[in-house]
Amino acid sequence: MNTKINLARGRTLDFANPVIMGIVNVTPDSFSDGGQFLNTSAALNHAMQLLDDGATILDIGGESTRPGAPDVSLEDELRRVIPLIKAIRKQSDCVISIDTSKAEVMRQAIEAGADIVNDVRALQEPDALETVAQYPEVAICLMHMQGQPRSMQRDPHYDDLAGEINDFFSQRIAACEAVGIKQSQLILDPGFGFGKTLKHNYQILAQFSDYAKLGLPLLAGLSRKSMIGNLLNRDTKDRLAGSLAGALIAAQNGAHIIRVHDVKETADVLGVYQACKQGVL
Ligand code: 8Y7
Repeated sequence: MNTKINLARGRTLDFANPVIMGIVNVTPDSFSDGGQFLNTSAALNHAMQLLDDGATILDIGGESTRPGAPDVSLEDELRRVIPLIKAIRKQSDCVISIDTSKAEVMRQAIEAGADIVNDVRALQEPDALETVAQYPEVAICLMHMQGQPRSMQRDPHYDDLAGEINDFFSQRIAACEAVGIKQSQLILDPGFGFGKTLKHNYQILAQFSDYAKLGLPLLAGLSRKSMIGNLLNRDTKDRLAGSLAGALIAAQNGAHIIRVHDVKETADVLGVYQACKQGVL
């Protein structure tokens, strides 16, 4: 596996230890932050706090992919995320990720300073592949989803869960290579909750190393998701302990990037995990 991804301005993303991606939602309908961070200065404060708490990457999202969430126009999405990316970049050299599926949002976000394109639709929307291919120092997270956000949780079915997800990854890697995107820039993510039953989600978590076969870094995003809430019968605000358990298991099973809301607490968990792994205690 390549343990590093090269980014713009000589920066790198190093996966020798798992790193934290802190979630910065800039949506009025986000299911867990519920419109708390809509103006740029509040979102900027939140972003800086996450860096302080131990995030290596900030994931900026202006489109909710929650099942049944309304579509967001290009104009609204740009208005939410571009000023924030510019403001973060003014203050910090941190790694910025843009959570979007729209090619024009990707382009403007990268021009404003984004380092990673995190696309739950794995660059399948029009012009996305071609747009990102123009920026060889941008990293890309290709996430697996069965179906579309509106309907994906209706009746997910797999004959071979890991096999089908890995086949999807292979197809998307090939599509990237066909437009000149190098494998060395790619991150893979099996997509917890995106067209998966509770059982599928826990199968993926338990067998996370199944997704290491393609030799690329892996991202795990399960923070506050229904796989925690439905299992434990907890509201979104009450899913911290379950999310931390999931983060630890993902790290132990080979995840390189852990995408979370609760950065400080996750950093503590990973700190203990790393000390144990390195045998320094
Ligand atoms: C994921 C994600 C969301 C995930 C990656 C939520 C944007 C729903 N989930 N991106 N985005 N992986 N790569 O609960 O699991 O945060 S949105």
